[in-house]
Amino acid sequence: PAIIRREDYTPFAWNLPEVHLHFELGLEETHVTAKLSVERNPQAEASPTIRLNGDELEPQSVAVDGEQVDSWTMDDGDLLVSLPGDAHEIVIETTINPAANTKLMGLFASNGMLCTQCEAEGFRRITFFPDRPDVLSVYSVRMSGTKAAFPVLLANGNLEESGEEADGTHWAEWHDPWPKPSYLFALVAGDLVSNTDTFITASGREVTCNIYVREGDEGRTGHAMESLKKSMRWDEETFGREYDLDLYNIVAVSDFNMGAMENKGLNVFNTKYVLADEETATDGDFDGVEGVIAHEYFHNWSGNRVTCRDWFQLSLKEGFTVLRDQLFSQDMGSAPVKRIEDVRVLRGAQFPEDSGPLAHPIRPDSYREISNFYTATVYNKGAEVIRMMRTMCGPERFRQGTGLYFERHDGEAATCEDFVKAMEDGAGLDLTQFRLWYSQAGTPKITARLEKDGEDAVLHLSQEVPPTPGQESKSPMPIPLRTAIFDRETGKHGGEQLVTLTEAQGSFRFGNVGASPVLSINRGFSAPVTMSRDVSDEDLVFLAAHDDDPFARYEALQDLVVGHLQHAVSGELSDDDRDSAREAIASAIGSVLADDSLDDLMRGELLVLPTEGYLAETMAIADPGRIHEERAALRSAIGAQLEDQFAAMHERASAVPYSLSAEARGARKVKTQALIYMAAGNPDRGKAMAWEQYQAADNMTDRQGALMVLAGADGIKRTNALLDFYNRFKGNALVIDKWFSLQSMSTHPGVIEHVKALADHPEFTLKNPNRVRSLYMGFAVNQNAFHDPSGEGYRVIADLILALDPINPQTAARFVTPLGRWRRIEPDRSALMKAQLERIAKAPGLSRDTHEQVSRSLG
Ligand code: B3K
Ligand code: ZN
Repeated sequence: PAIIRREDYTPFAWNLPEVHLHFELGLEETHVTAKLSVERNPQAEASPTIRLNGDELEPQSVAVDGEQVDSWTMDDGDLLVSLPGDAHEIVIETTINPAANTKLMGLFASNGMLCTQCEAEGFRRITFFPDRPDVLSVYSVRMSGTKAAFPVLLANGNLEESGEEADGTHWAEWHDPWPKPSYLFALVAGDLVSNTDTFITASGREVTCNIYVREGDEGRTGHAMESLKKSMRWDEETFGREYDLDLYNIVAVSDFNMGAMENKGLNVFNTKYVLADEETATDGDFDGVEGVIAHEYFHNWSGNRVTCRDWFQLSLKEGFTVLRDQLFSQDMGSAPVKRIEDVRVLRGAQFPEDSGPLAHPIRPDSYREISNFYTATVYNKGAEVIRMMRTMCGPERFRQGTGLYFERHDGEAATCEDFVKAMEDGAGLDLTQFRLWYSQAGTPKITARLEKDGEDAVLHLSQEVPPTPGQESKSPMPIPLRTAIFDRETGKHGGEQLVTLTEAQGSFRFGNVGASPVLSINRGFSAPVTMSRDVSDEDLVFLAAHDDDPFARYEALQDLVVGHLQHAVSGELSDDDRDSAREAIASAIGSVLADDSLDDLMRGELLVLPTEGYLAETMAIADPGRIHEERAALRSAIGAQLEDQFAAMHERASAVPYSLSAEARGARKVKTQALIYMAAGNPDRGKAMAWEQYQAADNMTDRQGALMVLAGADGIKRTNALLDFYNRFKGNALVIDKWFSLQSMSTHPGVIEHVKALADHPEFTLKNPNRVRSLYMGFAVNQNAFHDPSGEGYRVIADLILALDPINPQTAARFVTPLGRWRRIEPDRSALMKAQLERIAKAPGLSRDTHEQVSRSLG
C-alpha cells in the first residue's frame, strides 16, 4: 500500500460549499443520495476531473447537472467524474449495509441502532466524497426510516423539520450552519431516551443538552451531564470559548472503536464514557467520563471551528485538546494528583512508543493507514509540547496566544505551524528552536548534576535525543526545567526557577544555596524527558518527605524505588544490600502513611509502585521475569514491614461513608492500596480483609479493588467473589467488561489458561471492541502473563490479531504494539516475540492497518 507523505500536500482542486444528503435508513440496507455542489478552487491547480474517495462502495447512479452520466471511472475504490466547467452539481446514489459493517467505520449498526464514525476516513464508506479535512461544506441531511425501528433521528446541527407518513415511516431534516469537513459528519437513528438539560452561555444563548442512551440507562447519565455543563462554563472562563449552536447532543453506543467522537453538535460516545453511578462505576470511571466529555466538548473549538489541514496535523487538535481537558480536570479536582496520573499515562504508553519501532514525531512525516497514528505520541506528547509553551510564557500570555490562534484561524483548516506562529505572535514567545519538538521523535534523555562552588551551586545539564526509525541524528531541543535548590538544613529553597537547556550541554549557577544543597528538578514534570540526576538516596528520601512541589515528592519516591529495582534486577546487589534497600523504601513509605499533611488522594498516588512495564522501559534490555520477581518481593517486604500501619489505615478509611468528595475518594484509594500491600505481606490477612471489603462494598471502587486482590490469589474466596460479581452484574456490559479484565490483568499464575477459557465464554465476542480490550488489552499489559517464558502469551495475542483483523482491523492493529517491544526484551523471549510477528506478517489478506504496524515493528 502507498505511503502518504506530509510534504506532498496539495489543496483540493474543487470547493464543495454545500452538501445535501438523503438517507433512507435500514439496518441491512441504507440508501444514500448525495448532492454535491462543486466549484473550482482558485487556490488549486485546475483538474478536468474530480476524485471522490470511496471505500467498499459502488456507485448506483451518477448525475452531473441533472443528467445521468456514465463517463465516470473507478480507481482504487475512488470515483473519478469528469467535469468540464467551473461549477457543477453532482448527485450520487449508493446503498450500504450497516449491519455487515464490523469495522465500525462509516455507518454501522449497534444493538439495533444506526450510528456513524467518520474520523478519519469513514465518510468514504457512506458515499463518494473528497474525504479530507481541508474540504469544508455546509451540510443538510434528510433522513427517513420506520418509526418503530428508529423512533429517534439525529444528525449534526439543528432540527429544521420532521414529519410522519401513513406507512409508518417518519423523517427529519437537519441543518448544520457551520462549514465542516466530512470527518465531523454524524447521523444516529434508534430507540433512545434522553436526559435533557439546558445551559445558558456567557452571552445568553440557551443551549439544550441531550444525552441519549438506551432505555434503562438514563439513570446513569447524571455525571456526564454535570461534566458537560462544567466543561461549557470552564471553556468560556479559561479560553474565552463559547458554544455556537442551540443544541448539544451526545449519544452513547456500546460498539465503538475508541472513547468518543466530537462530531459537530452530535457527539457519539462509547457507553464507557457516559454511563456512571456508584454501584457500577469506579472513581476512575467517573474521572474518565468527566475527562472525555470535556475533551469532546473542547474539540468544538480546537478541532471543529479550527480544524486540521491534513492528517499529519492531527496533534493540532488532539494534543491541544488533551492539554485543555487535562487543565480542566486539574481545576475540577486535585491538580497535583491529576498531573501525576497524566505523567503515569505518558510514561506507561508514550515513552515506550517513543523508544520503540513505532516512534514518530507528534507531527508525523508519513503514514500508510492514518488510524495507526491516533497514538499516545500525537495525543499525550502533543499535549506536553503545548504545555511546555504554557510553562515558558505563563497562563496569561498563553491565553493571549490561544486567543489569537482561534481568532486568526476560525473557520479554517490549519496546520501545527499556524498554531506555533500564533503562539509566537500572541504570547510573545520565540519558538524557532522549539519547533524541533514537532519534527523530532524520541524522548530526550537529560542528565543533571549539582556541583557545590563556594556559596553557590552550579547545575550541569546535558541532553541527548535518541535515534528513532528514520531519524538517525537529532539536534538539541529547548528543555524547560522548573528547578529549585533545597537547603537540607532548613528544608527550604530560595525560589523556583525555570532553567531552559537549549544546547547539548549547559551550566546554570544558583547563589547562596546553603551548606548542603539538594536538587529538585523537572518539577511538575515541566518537560517530557527522562532524567538521570546525580542525587543520593538520602536526598531522594529528603525530597520525598519535604519537597513543596507535590509532583517532585512523588517523583523522588518513584526514583528511589526505580533505582533500587534496577540494581536488584541487574543482580548487582548482595542480599544484605537488597534487604537494607527494601527496608529504607518501606520506611519512606511508612512516612507517607504517617504524614498528616497529605490528603488521602495524594497519599494513594505516593503508594503506587512503578509498573513492571515502566520499569522495563527504564532498562536498555529488560528481563520481565526478574522485574516481576523483584517488584513483587519489594511489595511483600513493604507489606510485611508496615502490616499494622496498613491495617490501621484501612480501618480508618473504611469509616468514611461513600460520596464523591475528595476525602471519600481518597479514602477508597488508600483502602485498596492497603489491601494490595497486605495481600503481598501477609496473604491470609490480606485475603480476609479483601473478602470483607468485597462483601461490605456499597460502591464499585471498593468492590473492584477488593476483587482485584482476590482474583490474584488462589482459593475458594476467589471463586466465590468472581461468581458473585458475575451474577450480580449480569446484563450490564460495562461491568462484565471489568469482570473479564480483572481476570486477565490478575497476578494469578494461571492467567494464560484463564484467558483462553474466557475467550470461549458465552459473553465473549470479537465484535465488541470494549469486550476485546477488556480481555486482551488487560492481558497484554499484564507483563508477568504476557511475557510467560514459554512464549504462550505472545501466541495468544498473535492469534487474537489474526482472528480480529478481518473483523475490525483498527482494533486488531492496536495489539501489535506489545509484540513490537521485542528488541528491548532479553534474547530468549525476544526471539519468541519476533517469531509471532513474523507469523502475522505472513498471513494472507492482512489489513492495511495491521500490515503497517507489523512491518514497522519488524523493520
Ligand atoms: N477524534 C476522535 C478520534 C477518532 C479516532 C479515529 N480512529 C476522538 C477524540 O480524540 O476526541
Ligand atoms: Zn480528541
